[in-house]
Amino acid sequence: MTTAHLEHVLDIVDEATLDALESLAHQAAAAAGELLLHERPADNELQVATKTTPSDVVTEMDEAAEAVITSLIRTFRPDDAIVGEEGGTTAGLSPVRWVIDPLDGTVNYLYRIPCWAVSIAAQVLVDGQWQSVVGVVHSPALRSTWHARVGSGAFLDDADGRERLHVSGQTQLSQALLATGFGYDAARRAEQGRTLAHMAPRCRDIRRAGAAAVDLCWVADGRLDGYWERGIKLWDHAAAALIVSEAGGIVTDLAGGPPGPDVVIAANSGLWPDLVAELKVGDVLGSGV
Ligand code: LIP
Repeated sequence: MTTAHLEHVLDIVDEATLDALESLAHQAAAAAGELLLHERPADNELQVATKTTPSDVVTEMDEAAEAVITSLIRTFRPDDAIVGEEGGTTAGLSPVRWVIDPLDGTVNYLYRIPCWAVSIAAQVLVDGQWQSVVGVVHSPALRSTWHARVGSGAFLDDADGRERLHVSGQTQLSQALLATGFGYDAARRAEQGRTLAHMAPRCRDIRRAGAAAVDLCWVADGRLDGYWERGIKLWDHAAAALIVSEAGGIVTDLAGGPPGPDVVIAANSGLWPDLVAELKVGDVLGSGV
């Protein structure tokens, strides 16, 4: 981010407000994480419903976690807008909106696979575009919290303490460890499988962890060299995309614009051109990134 752009952001939301947003994001993510980790009912009692397809699940814990987060936001910042995966959008009167995925990686959570996270972003409207200024991705089962504040870098808090994050320096696609994910719709997954078949022989290897926010944070901390996924939602990437950019990476769509519902691509700037070029070929072959 340029200094001029950061100054423009700070004209809208000053450092003291950023302090408050950062503190609330961490507090809300920690509270939701505690609930998800320690108050989950037994498998035979866990209430599970479906959304867009029979495999697109939402549990009572997704909804309970979002309730904890929104309650804290409404207590401390009642005028802010809220966009939540489970609760929809609530308009606000302030220049701040919160984008919440209370449980990213719901299927992993359901199957007791630890790769899931609470994702919370605070955004402000800059030149007509909502921009994340604070992002927290908290994964209690992975004992990791990735976080960033605009202009102040990205960090990982874990058992080893706090580490400043930098994306990997891998610029060769053939040596790049990539990650992706698949949608809940079978026809979409067939298309994504064709793109995967195109990409697999052209990179080092591919991981599919099942939580976009964690995939993106692994790009930020260098565990992955790149990531792409089609069809993820704003709440999946709003926090983690800031963490990637504050770690020196870029997060875009296929044309190099802001990430969106078509596709989200994350990498260091040296790898990004070849990754995008190959995805474009793969997309044509696979008819769906
Ligand atoms: C998930 C994403 C993941 C994607 C899954 C699902 P959810 O979000 O984080 O990257 O591959 O299909 O969309 O549904 O667990 O919040």
